[in-house]
Amino acid sequence: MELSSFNPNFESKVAQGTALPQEWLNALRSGSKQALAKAITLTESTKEDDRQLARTLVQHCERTGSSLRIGITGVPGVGKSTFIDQLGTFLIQQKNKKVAVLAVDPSSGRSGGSILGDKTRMAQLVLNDAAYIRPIPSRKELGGVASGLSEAIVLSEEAGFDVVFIETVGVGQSETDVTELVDVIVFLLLPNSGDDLQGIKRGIMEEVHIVAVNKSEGDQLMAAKKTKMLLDAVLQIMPGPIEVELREVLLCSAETGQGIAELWTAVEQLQQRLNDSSCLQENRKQQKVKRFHRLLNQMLQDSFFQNPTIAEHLVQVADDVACGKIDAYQAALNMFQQKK
Ligand SMILES: Nc1nc2c(ncn2[C@@H]2O[C@H](COP(=O)(O)OP(=O)(O)OP(=O)(O)O)[C@@H](O)[C@H]2O)c(=O)[nH]1
Ligand SMILES: [Mg+2]
Repeated sequence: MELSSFNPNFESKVAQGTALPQEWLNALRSGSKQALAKAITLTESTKEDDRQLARTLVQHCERTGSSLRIGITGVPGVGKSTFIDQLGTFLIQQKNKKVAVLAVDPSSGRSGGSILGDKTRMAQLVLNDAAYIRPIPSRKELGGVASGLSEAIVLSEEAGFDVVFIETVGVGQSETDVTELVDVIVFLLLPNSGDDLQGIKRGIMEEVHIVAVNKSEGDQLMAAKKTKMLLDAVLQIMPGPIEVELREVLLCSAETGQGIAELWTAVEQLQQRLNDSSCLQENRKQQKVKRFHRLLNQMLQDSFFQNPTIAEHLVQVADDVACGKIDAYQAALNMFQQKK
């Protein structure tokens, strides 16, 4: 699996900001990881010119949708990064795949931090030519983490990565956003989580395709088996995504690699079913429509709050609402109509 090297001519053009979109696309299509890294950086730039170029690239990508997009979720410390490291390495070595990992980075704004953490947890992949690992900031602006991820997925596909993993932070909005970007969601649990199954968010379970108890090795194995039994029962009454039949709970150990090949078999079987029933394509269509609505919402909000008249009066009106001078509904309506 040869990966092209970064063309020095292109590199200097990128540095000077003179590389043309076609040159960017050629570099991506040659499989250059450096070009991919720089293209993703463009999507994160605060400069409008960079973002415009990034959007042009994304719009002209020709391999969009060519990868299997897999979300890995679960509480902090359950072993998501270690699991991706094992499964990714298995896919490269046994299935001749190229693997991209986009890790949602909750420490955006801070440098270092979990970026380093994730890379050290993916010690095998980080050294592998056929893998690319990239933290994606969980930003609030620019359409949130979903926008950044969605562009990074498309660019990774253009660079020839045929499996894209998305590691979530396991909590909050970014987890929900991720469900709108991936084809398959794998949910990892700890061996002793049987007792607090109540605590597992119903919302996310309804989106999950494959459930696995990680760290199922050594003296944890008994607890893992018990959790599996409980989960098997729970999942019978908790509906999953419409296209999935009964979800079986798998046992694995990201550390020893046990159960990883079996888990991939389950993913392949699922992928086959999703393809045969056109669910995969249908799901992606719906995801695009959701994204369109979300972006439109965001743009409407931004244009409203950036309006100078609104900005000028907002604090005063909020004060008036607080001390009962005006009712909240009427105040909102007044402001809204003033905008128009
Ligand atoms: N015993 C055992 N330890 C594991 C296994 N998988 C991961 N670990 C360990 O669990 C700890 C957390 O693993 P990570 O892969 O960083 O977990 P994570 O879910 O990515 O964590 P966050 O990114 O912080 O949410 C590390 O010390 C791993 O070495 C496993 O299968 N068995
Ligand atoms: Mg991690």
